Amino acid sequence: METPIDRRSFLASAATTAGIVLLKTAMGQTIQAAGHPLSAAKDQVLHDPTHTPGPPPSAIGTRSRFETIKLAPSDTSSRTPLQSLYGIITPSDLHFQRHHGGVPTIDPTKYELLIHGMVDRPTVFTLRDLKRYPALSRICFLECSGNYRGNKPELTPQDICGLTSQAEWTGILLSNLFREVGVQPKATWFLAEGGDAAVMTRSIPIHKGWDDAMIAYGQNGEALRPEQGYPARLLLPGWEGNTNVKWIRRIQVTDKPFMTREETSKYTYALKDGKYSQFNFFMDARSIITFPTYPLQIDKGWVEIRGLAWSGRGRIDRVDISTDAGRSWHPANLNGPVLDKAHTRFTYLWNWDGNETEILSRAVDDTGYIQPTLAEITALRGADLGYHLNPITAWYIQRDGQVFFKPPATKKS
Ligand SMILES: Nc1nc2c(c(=O)[nH]1)N[C@H]1C(S)=C(S)[C@@H](COP(=O)(O)O)O[C@H]1N2
Ligand SMILES: [Mo]
Repeated sequence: METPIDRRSFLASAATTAGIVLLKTAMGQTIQAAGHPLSAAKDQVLHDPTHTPGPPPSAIGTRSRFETIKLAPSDTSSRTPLQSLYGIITPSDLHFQRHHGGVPTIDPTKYELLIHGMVDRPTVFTLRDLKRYPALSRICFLECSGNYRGNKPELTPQDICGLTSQAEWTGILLSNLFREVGVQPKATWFLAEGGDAAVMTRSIPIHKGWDDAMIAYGQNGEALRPEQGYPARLLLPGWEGNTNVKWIRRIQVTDKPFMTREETSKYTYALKDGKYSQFNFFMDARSIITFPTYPLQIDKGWVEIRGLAWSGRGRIDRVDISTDAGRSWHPANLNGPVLDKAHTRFTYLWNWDGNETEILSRAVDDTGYIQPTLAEITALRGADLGYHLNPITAWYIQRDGQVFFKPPATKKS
């Protein structure tokens, strides 16, 4: 965002300290105007761009050197910096990553997808074959069902729920291939298998394959990133990340689930009374305030609360905001487009009076589902929390404007 600086306040407050020009902004804050012609910061040799031509056009664009936005990688995943993004599309190099066996390198000219099992014509499709079917693009989110962290106040949106991102995916409907191979009427499930070191396998109800499942080969206008499944992945809009098998190489059509590792020992969660919930496909509605959040400090007065809301069951119908620790709720603006199974941006204008408080957001989707608190989730499931945690997130604002995550009373590390 540009900071408007009027000439008078600029001249009145300009002061040179170690070659850095200090300016008063429209908001009355003092900023360092490094890079301004009057600045001679030693560590930045910046020429007046109006006097010296810059580099010529290049073969590939770059991010500004002043933008230090990054994924937060661990051994198993990388998290999207939700608090640093604008709009609803996640830049491809900032899409979250979750790999069970690392990122394979697959030669697109050797890539093959086999579809067999309860089909009339078992077939191998090359990438070239796949690209002959009618292409479509859709924007939808992807979210790992392990996407929750909430153990301490010093957490950013990236830490709490950075295992969700959104892209414009391009590819073909899986139903095209189902018709091509002649999926038999008695088929009720299919197995999707990845060509990575994990050979990830998941059983998927056949109806999703006939509905909106895609074989995606494009991401935000170009080929998939290797990290997202190059050259092709299964895309199941709204369903838990794990079922969106990357580097897909085989689909076996069947009449029962395979009970693979990722649907028995993993991706199941405890309920009360020693029972477990299996095949939890839908990602339920969720929202997160992305501004203002830890580690920011805000000023008294107008604050535009901003965030994202999404649901794996449909469109976001409403996002409610509370600025009084959950006592009262008011609808936020939904900044369109409001798409099916997609991150939706919300904003809410708030005049902070300088008293300590908590701000919260609560998503409601078009099925009427209301995002729960962690206490409500535990009341339903018991305390042995596992996957699919989508609790309301609260941010605590101190009197000095410092913002912290507010860990729920119910703990999940
Ligand atoms: N073949 C394969 N597919 C996979 C995985 C994997 O490790 N191997 N990880 C799954 C998990 S757990 C998630 S959350 C998503 C992550 O997709 P992304 O890395 O493109 O964000 O891919 C899923 N598909
Ligand atoms: Mo995942």
